[in-house]
Amino acid sequence: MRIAILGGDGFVGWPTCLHLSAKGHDVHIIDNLSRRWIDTELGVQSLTPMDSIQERCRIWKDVSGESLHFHLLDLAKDYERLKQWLAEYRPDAIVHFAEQRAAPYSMKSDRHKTYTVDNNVSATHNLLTALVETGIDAHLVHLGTMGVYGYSSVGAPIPEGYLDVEIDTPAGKKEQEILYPTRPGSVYHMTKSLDQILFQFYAQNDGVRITDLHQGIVWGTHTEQTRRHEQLINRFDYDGDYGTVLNRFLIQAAIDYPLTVHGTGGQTRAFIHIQDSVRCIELALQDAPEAGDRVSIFNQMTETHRVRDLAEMVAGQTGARVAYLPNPRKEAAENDLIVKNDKFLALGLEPTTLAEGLLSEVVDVAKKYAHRIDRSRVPAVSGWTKALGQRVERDPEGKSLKSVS
Ligand code: USQ
Repeated sequence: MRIAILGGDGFVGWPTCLHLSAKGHDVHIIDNLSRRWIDTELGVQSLTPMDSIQERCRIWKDVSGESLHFHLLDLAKDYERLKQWLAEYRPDAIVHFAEQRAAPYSMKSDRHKTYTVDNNVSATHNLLTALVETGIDAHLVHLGTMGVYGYSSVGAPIPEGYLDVEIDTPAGKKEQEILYPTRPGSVYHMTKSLDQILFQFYAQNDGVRITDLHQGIVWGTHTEQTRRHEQLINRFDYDGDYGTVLNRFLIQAAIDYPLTVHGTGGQTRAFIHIQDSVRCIELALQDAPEAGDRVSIFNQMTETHRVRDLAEMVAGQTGARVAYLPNPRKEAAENDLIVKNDKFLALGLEPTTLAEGLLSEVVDVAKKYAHRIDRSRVPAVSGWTKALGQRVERDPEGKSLKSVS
C-alpha cells in the first residue's frame, strides 16, 4: 500500500514509518516539524539525540534498502497544498498523528490552548474535507486517546467507542447506539473528543472510511527497527510537559531524581508499549471499514496500572525514592479503570507487558544519555488552573522534592 503518515517525525509516528516500511509499504511522511519547534520554544531536547528527518530517512535506506519520502507540509495551515499532495500521490491509506499531543503543554497558557485547538481541529478537518474534495478513497487511521472517555469505568468496562442505551419514549423503550460519552480532562484531550464528532459526520455524510484508535499512555523507546542503527533512535521526552508518566519514572530512576508522583498516585491509566503501538496500527490498516460504515473504534491499550503502583515498582527495581507532590492537574485523585481491547486481541495482537524486561532497557537508554538531561526541566509545572500551577514550585535542583519524599 502507499501510506501517508501525517506526523511521521513524532514519538509514535517515526517508529510507525519504519515498521510499515519494513513490511514493504510505500511510506510517505508528512510533517511540519512542529514538535522540533516546540522543543526549541520550551528550551528542552529529546533525551536521545535525534537526527534531522531527512538524515533519518537516508540511514533507513542504507540499513533496509527501503525508501521513506519526506514532505514538509502543515495540514492545519496549508490546505491547498494538502489537497494538491493528495491529488498527486493518491495514498491508499493515511495514518494521522499530526496533532499537538501533550496535555500539560495544552494547559500552559491561553496561547497554548488556542494553538492546540486551532492546530488539532483544523488539521483533522482539513484532511477530511480534502479527502472528500479530491475523491480519494483512502482508509484514514487516526491516533485518538483513551482520555476522550475520562478515566472512570463506572464499574463496567469501557467499550470500544460505542454504547448501547435504552431511551424512554412515548412509544415505549427504544434502543440506540451512541458514541461513548466524552469527558476530556485537558484541552488536548478535548481536541480528540472534537475529532470524534468530525469523523462521525464525514463517515456518515461522505462515506469516508475511518478507524479511530483510542490509545493509552505509550511507554518504552525502541522498536525492532529503531534498534537497527543508532541514528534511527526514537525521540524520548523526559520533561514535565511532554514526558509521560512511566517513561518519566524510568529516566528519573536513571538519574537519581525522586519519582514525581502527582497527588496520591491513585490515578489509574491504560498503557501500551511502543512496539505494540506500531503493531496495532498495522493491524488497523488491515481491517479497513467499508464506505458507509460507522467509524471503527479500537481501544489501543494492553494493560491498566495505578500511578503509585508504577512508581513503587520502578523504585523496587532501581532503588529510586518516590516523591508525592502537589498535583498540577485537575483530575480525580483515585479512579478505577476497566477497558475492553477485544478487537485488537481478535486481530492477533500479542501484548507486551511491563513484566517483560523492557523497563530496564529504558533505564539503560536513559543512563547512556543522562548527560543530555536538564534536571530543572523534570518537574511538571503546567497547572490546569493558575492556582494549581502556583502550588507546584519550580525547583531547578529538585531540592524541595526531598522534603516530600
Ligand atoms: N503523572 C504523575 N507524575 C508525572 C507525570 C504524570 O503522577 O511525572 C500522572 C498524571 O497526573 C496523570 C497520569 O500520570 O494522572 C498520566 O499522565 P501522562 O502525562 O503520562 O499522560 P497524559 O497527560 O494523559 O497524556 C499521555 C499522552 C497523550 C495520550 C494520553 C493517553 O501525552 O498524547 O493521549 O497519554 S491517556 O492518558 O490514556 O489519555
